[in-house]
Amino acid sequence: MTSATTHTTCPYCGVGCGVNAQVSAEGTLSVAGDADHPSNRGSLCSKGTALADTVGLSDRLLHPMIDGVRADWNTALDRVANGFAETIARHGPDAVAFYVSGQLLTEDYYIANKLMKGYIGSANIDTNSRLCMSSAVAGHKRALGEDAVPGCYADLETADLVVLVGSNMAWCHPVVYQRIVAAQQANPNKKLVVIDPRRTATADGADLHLPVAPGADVALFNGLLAHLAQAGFATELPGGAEAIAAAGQGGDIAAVADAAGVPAADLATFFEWFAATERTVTVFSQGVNQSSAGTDKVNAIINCHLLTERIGKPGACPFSITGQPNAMGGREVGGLASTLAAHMGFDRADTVQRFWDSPAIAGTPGLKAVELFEAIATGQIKAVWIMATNPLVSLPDADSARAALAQCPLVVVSDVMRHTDTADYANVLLPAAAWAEKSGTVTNSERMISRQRSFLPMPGQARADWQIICDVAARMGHGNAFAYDGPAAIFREHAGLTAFENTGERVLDLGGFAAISDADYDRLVPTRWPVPAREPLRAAGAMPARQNVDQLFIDGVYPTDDGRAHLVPVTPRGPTNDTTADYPLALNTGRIRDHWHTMTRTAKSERLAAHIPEPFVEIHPQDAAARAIVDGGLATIITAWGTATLRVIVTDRQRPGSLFAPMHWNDQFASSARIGAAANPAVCPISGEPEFKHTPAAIAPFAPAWHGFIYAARPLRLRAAAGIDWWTKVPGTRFVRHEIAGTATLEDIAAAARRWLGVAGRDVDWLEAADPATGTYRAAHVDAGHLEAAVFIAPEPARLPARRWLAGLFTGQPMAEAERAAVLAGRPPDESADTGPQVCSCFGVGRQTIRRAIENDGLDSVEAIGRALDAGTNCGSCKPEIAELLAEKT
Ligand SMILES: Nc1nc2c(c(=O)[nH]1)N[C@H]1C(S)=C(S)[C@@H](COP(=O)(O)OP(=O)(O)OC[C@H]3O[C@@H](n4cnc5c(=O)[nH]c(N)nc54)[C@H](O)[C@@H]3O)O[C@H]1N2
Ligand SMILES: Nc1nc2c(c(=O)[nH]1)N[C@H]1C(S)=C(S)[C@@H](COP(=O)(O)OP(=O)(O)OC[C@H]3O[C@@H](n4cnc5c(=O)[nH]c(N)nc54)[C@H](O)[C@@H]3O)O[C@H]1N2
Ligand code: SF4
Ligand SMILES: [Mo]
Repeated sequence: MTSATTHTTCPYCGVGCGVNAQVSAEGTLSVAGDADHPSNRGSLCSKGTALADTVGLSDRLLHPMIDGVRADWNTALDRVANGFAETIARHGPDAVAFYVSGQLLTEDYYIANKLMKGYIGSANIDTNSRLCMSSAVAGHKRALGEDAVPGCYADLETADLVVLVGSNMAWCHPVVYQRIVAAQQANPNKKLVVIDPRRTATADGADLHLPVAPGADVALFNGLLAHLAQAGFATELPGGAEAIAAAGQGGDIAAVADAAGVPAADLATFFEWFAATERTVTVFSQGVNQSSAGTDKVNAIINCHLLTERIGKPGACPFSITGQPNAMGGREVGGLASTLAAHMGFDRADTVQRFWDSPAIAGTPGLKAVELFEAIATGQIKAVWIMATNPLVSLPDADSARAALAQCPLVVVSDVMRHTDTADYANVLLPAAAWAEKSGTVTNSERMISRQRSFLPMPGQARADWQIICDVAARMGHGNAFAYDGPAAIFREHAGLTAFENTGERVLDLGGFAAISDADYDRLVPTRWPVPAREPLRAAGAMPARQNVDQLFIDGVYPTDDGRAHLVPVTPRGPTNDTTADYPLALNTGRIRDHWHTMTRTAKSERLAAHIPEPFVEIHPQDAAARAIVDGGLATIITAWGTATLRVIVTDRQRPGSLFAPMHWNDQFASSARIGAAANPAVCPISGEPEFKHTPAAIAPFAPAWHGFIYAARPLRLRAAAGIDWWTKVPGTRFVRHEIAGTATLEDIAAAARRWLGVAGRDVDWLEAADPATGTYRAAHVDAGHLEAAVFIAPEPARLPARRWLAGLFTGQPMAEAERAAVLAGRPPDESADTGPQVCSCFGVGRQTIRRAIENDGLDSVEAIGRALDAGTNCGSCKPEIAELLAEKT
């Protein structure tokens, strides 16, 4: 028996997929895509599909903690409220700060912003969206007057040309990517261009890939602007003539190609396609935003759309795709230190204060994320409350941020997990309700407001984020202004503020929701803003969004002073911190398909962790050869800010001179993989967004005496284990795999192995084989015939046994004699038992299985592999990789 279906929203990326959740009588959760949600129409990607794996309570934070000791709510809330109040009394409101997140719900976010800006009276509230979307926000404001994304996902389907700039959409926004792929199948003339220094899974599926030199996007799009002007496009818009003049001469494709680092013929093709295609959408993401020239990159792109009048029309617009589930909602309430509230700046302080009837109002912008942590380091900020973000992993120069928190008098962290790199530095740790337990709204990349609805009870003493903030506000003397009986009441107030004294000059207008009843809020169907009061509310169930809000700016009127859109003259410039002789490589960082940020949730899923199990660095063969760095080995990245030691992938998908490392791994999962510690803290001077895609770096081989791995029933505390110099944990349901490397001798290993496996001094069934001649060591702990734990050591990674075969032996059932012998020999009895690293996480299909099917069964298409092995037939996120395996053969 299952409960009624709850219609909610995926807590990961900005696609904002609708999710149907059902809990069985036994408490088992199942999730499926919501076919009625207009953004995903029933699809989910690998991460959404695996949501049920991630709601378990292991390592959840279930009660408040003060200085590492369990506390009750009253004591914890008093400590926070008194700590903030005393700091404000002694040092003024700007001595405190909130650092919040695009993963808060709109209601949480609204309350945090209201407390800081209206009641504490400081604008020192910034969000991790500073690291993510702030360049897009600043670029939108310069060009359009307001931070509003003009189009919607349907425009990506209608467009005849989709240009993805600095976006690995196949991995980071998979459901929108699949919508584009499906539209392309229906419209063979539709073209997809990918502009990214790396050949990503997204680039594999493109009609044209331009491997732009890191940071050279302004040069490329200025070249396009000049080319378009020469081709006869003209504009009367303000800034038009200046922008074209700044772009220089477009005729010289060779010069632009040289500056952008791409083949001239390919660049010419792109320019021709762009010039000729009326229905063009240019999507941009972190390869654009996360740059010391981020805002200029955004405007270089928007300029091309304004010159060609490709905005405010179906199938034609610049499109900033957002990262987090509620990056947009956060921008709407004003969670950035550089805006006030509801898309109003500090020039509207009177309006906002009148609406709140608040005792104070922030009059000037507050500190932006990177500055905010610098201000903590200098002691200017003495109390900080971090909510739903893990800055000691995700900030650039993260070790400096860690040092700052270590000496900050009051660090409050609201999180769902007991242990994160940041939570470990909290004086007060507050247990927040997690996705399955929370209620509120989120806004996705296409301005679609959707409900997140709870379907599990709050565990332990967890509370909703908005509730925690209101509890603190009440203790600071603001009880009346923070007395809400639920998220609906907060949403009404937020909607009211967007409409307050808004006679049409602000596009963000949710006035139609300002009086929404609790019942209508409960039933709210996904709705794209604006929702002005003068438009009647759509009845529940009436899904298609109103045509007039699919595209903003249809009438050509913009919320700028002169009512017109502006082109912004921009000129290319190099990164703030460029490569040098000591740091000759450009380190790029970003995401992988199956992990979400700092892994606090996705690492709970064995199938997600299996896709790319270890932290890695990608390097071009030339750069690797020059440094004796080998594929499958380890290497240490060294920058002016920090280091990380990672598994090496040598690949020509990387440009010579560039490195790529994922942002996900941190001190909970690896000994030295927190790449944020090595990342460049330079920021865009306009937006304050850090340059995560370009850190000058050196790299050297890390050559341990041996490599190995340990399978154990529980995570091991390898920090303490002598002789292991490098480790990373790969979570599993029945076991945890620990990849290790070290310098201890074989004798030392033999002496330590029982301790590593947690059976020192115990009389257990212990299989052991040490071979000094080959430098290999194998040992296993067997209990009542079944495999409990095992360790394998070899001088080279390639000589270690297949991981998935061994993982398959942890069944809890006694092993057959042949299996015991195989464990000791370190070789599967039958080679086909090795399925290889996981490609399809929905059906658990490995790379070797797919390769063998291609070889032996003559399968020649993604569809044929799907029919034979199921791989790729559920969420489809792995289709690009299956295509890549097929391409290996040709
Ligand atoms: N699987 C997964 N999906 C996610 C997330 C996740 O953690 N995991 N996070 C979500 C969030 S918050 C965000 S912000 C989005 C981010 O989504 P994306 O922006 O698509 O992801 P990234 O991997 O950060 O970076 C995109 C690409 O920018 C390229 N790039 C680097 N430098 C340059 C450059 O100078 N010019 C150009 N044109 N490209 C460059 C990189 O090589 C990279 O492939 O993903 C969201 N979706
Ligand atoms: N090197 C490098 N660094 C980057 C980037 C990059 O490309 N490269 N990208 C940047 C970008 S775009 C982003 S968006 C950031 C993301 O970076 P973060 O925001 O730091 O990463 P998350 O792991 O998403 O952190 C969310 C935290 O909130 C907790 N949490 C989850 N749900 C809730 C909830 O409902 N309430 C509360 N209170 N807590 C909750 C989680 O357990 C987790 O600790 O990283 C940035 N950092
Ligand atoms: S694309 Fe995937 S991660 Fe993004 S919202 Fe949809 S299911 Fe969630
Ligand atoms: Mo992001």
